[in-house]
Amino acid sequence: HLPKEQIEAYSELHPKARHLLFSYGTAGFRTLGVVLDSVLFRVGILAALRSKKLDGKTIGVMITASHNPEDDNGVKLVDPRGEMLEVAWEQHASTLANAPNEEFLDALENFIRTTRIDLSKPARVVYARDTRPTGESLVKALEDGLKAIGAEGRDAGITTTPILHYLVKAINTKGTKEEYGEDSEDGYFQKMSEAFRKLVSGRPRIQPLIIDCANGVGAPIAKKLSQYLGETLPFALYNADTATPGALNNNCGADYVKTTQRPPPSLIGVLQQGQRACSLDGDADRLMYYFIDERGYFTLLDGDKIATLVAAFIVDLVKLAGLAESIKVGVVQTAYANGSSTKYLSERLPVRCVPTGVKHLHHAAEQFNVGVYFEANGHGTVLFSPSTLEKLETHEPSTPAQSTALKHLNNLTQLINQTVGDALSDVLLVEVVLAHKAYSAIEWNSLYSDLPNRLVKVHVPNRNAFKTEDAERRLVTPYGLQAKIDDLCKRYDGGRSFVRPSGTEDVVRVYAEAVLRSQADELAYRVAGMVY
Ligand code: 16G
Ligand code: ZN
Repeated sequence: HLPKEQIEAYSELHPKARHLLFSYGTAGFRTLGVVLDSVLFRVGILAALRSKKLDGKTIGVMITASHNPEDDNGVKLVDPRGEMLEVAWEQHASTLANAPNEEFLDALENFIRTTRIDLSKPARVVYARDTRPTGESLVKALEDGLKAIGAEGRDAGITTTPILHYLVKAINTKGTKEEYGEDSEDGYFQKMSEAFRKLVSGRPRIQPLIIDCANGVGAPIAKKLSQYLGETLPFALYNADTATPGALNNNCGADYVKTTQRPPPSLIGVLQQGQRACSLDGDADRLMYYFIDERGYFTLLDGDKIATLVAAFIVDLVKLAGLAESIKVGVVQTAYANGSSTKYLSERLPVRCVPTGVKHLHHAAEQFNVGVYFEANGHGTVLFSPSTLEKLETHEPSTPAQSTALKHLNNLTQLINQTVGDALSDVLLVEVVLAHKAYSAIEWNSLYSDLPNRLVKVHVPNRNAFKTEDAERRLVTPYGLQAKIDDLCKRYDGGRSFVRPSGTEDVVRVYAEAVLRSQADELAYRVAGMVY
């Protein structure tokens, strides 16, 4: 059954260092790229087993550390429908990654037995990496894992995280009635650009969009997408240098822009007043828009602003199509959503708050007919339930106006990458809405005004002492702390603050917002002081 000798021989080429402890968290395994070799080898085997467990369906493996510094790297598994790995397997992944070398085979056999994996099933894995220098050797380690267990591997090369998710879904739905698209990068570009052309046809010419590519994989992929879009949406690409060591995510990218609330220095002098621009992150699954306002202030249009714009547009289309009774649109946010966005949205449609992390948002969004989800940090997408897709395809419109709205909705289902947040697909989505509404960045921004906010990280002796409830909006422990935070918040106009342990760093994060900038800052620092 299990090719033990073969696995042992390969495993010796990828020994685990004794002192290292790995953990499959919200972002998969993520740490310094140079220490991940054994992890990638073992992930290759794990992905193959996941495929066998799911009857030979193709599993995805993405090698990236997203917005982290260039020296970091990481790896995530993608389930057959293009979704995040099932939660129960996160623990299995950690256990296998941490088994000492001499116990690895035993751990593997034990896992196969308890998880009841039928080894006679085929195993298929598709994998990709971003532009990080450590990626190349990590791919080799992964491939050794696949060879060791005899799995069929498909190398998708250097591409974005959302394209890998797309490929997984496209491969697994091929030839079925839910066929998602052609299973190639070309198929992805075709599908999206065609839908985009249809959605903006007959509208005024769109002004070029400045895109900060974070010096990452978004650069070559945006370049390719641009060829498919031609004149319908011209891109001006910046920070598109994937060759200079150390440039990735350095002073650029969506995370830089969101956390510093500043434009990338390389765009200063480029950005004209009122001109819209955006930043991708290192693997192109997050998106931030921004512009310089009439007073010269930098203004962010973050995930909340995108969610608002998109949700309102879809609600309108559903109404226009005469489907308001049967298609319910909802929005999913996290505690980080700006209070003003939640207020604006809640007055118009159902809004749910869930804990941080894409899997929570995605899952909650699936409960709606159309679920719009975005994290404030710019990760998000829109999900159309299977029954909604069918309704949209088969509904008979009774007026020309209904027919047009219905056509737009059907094109949106093709434009949007429904597997995961996709910065480039989201760019097209935003541009479609702006074109339909004839909004500039300024008009988009004026839908509501963000409350000033501040995010601080606090290094604490033990972040596990911080337990939360109510979608991370309240602390359960340390005892008594939440009451103090509540008291403090009451003293600030529009004051809101919460504390949660980070899932990706050894810190506790403190968020605060208030009506005045100075008050938001003060509240954040005072809560941070209580946490420490
Ligand atoms: C991970 C999550 C992201 C979340 C972030 C929060 C996924 C794929 N990514 O990057 O959604 O915003 O963690 O990090 O789930 P934190 O726990 O350190 O604040
Ligand atoms: Zn990312």
